[in-house]
Amino acid sequence: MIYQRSSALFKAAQNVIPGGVNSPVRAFKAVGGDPIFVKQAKGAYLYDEDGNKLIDYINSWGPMILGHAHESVVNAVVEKAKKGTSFGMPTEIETQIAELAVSMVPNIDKIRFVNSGTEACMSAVRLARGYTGKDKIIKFAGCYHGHSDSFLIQAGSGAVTFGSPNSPGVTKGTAQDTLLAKYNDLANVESIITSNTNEIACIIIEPVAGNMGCIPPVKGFLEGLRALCDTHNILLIFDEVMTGFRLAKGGAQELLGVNADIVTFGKVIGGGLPVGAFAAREEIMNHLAPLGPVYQAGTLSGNPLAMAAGLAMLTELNDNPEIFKSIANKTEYLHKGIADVLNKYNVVHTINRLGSMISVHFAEESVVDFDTAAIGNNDTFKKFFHGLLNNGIYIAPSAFETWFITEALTYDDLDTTIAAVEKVASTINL
Ligand code: HOZ
Repeated sequence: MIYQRSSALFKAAQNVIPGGVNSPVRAFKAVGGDPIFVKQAKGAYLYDEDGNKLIDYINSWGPMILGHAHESVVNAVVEKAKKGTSFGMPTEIETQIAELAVSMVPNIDKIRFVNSGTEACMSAVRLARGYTGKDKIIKFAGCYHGHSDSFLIQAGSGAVTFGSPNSPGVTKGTAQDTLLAKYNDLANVESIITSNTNEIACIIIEPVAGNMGCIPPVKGFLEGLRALCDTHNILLIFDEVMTGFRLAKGGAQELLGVNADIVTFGKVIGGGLPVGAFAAREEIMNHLAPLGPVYQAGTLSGNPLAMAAGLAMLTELNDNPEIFKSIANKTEYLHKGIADVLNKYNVVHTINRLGSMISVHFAEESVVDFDTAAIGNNDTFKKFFHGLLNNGIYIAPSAFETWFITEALTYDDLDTTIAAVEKVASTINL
């Protein structure tokens, strides 16, 4: 495939935007080469600036559950835009989407809308600290909860891709309030709690990790965290930015049968527009201003265009719950197809999958936490990535990211993808 125009656009972008991108992973540094500039997208496909059509497995890093430019979402945004794009005043649609979200997620009474997953997680932690009167938090190595200071301690996703899981600029004071635990290791969490008695406000976790590839929780892990939190008066925060409204109507909480105290959302809840949200039972949410002392605010929070897109998306998912099973089935089909091909060509690999989230790791061992995710062979991943790209398949340009399956993907698209994997495995020495 030819990427002359994308490369020219990237060159121009680098003069005025650091690294030419507004979010680091997009720069392709982990896989080499220049990033592809997208011109438009529809359904399961991206159309780039060089005229190539690509089957998309990133889907804006998750939210495009129905595929790109879904009619109901686009129409809702267009109609809303005609009536004004931002007021900084309450609008009825905020209550409508809040009512729908609360009805879909079993254990939340109230929800506050913000502009991104980063804001949602940052605010959720502040709320947990304000509610419990304690300062420290536990996060897991390789989990990514956005780029707010407290979370850039052994963060996953772009932070680890660029070798800065602990970012300069985060003060020692902030860092010492973030305690780092090992994903899927309950004994490790317990020992951290024991060494910090009565100091921990919350445990924040991606209930299915999606920022060190896809890593599902092992049996009993989330249940164990729930029990530890109950025993030690710690709030459990599920970061459902990727899993919320994707794994089930009620997200990972519903699918895995474990309830958190505070849940954060992003991307999906805005139908792909810049929206985040955090939610909890009433007693916790009432600690937020203007009812309570925990402050959080924003002019663009509850923005009408974002709310319209989110409401359209959630309505589709609420009215058509068979979508969750359908995308999980497609993911299982893809998993089997790719595994068969990689086994046929003796390519060492591990595939992780839960629901409609999947990732391919070029490692022999089970990938259950950050350490095992980091063992994967990145040279093989680079060849795999570029091989697929040359065959019209776009996966995330980092081994530490997850692939997201959408309802717009057809079984023909999946077969095309599996055939592309076979072409790559048979012609490139992976
Ligand atoms: N690492 C981010 C998702 N896990 C990337 C976001 C982006 O570049 O848009």
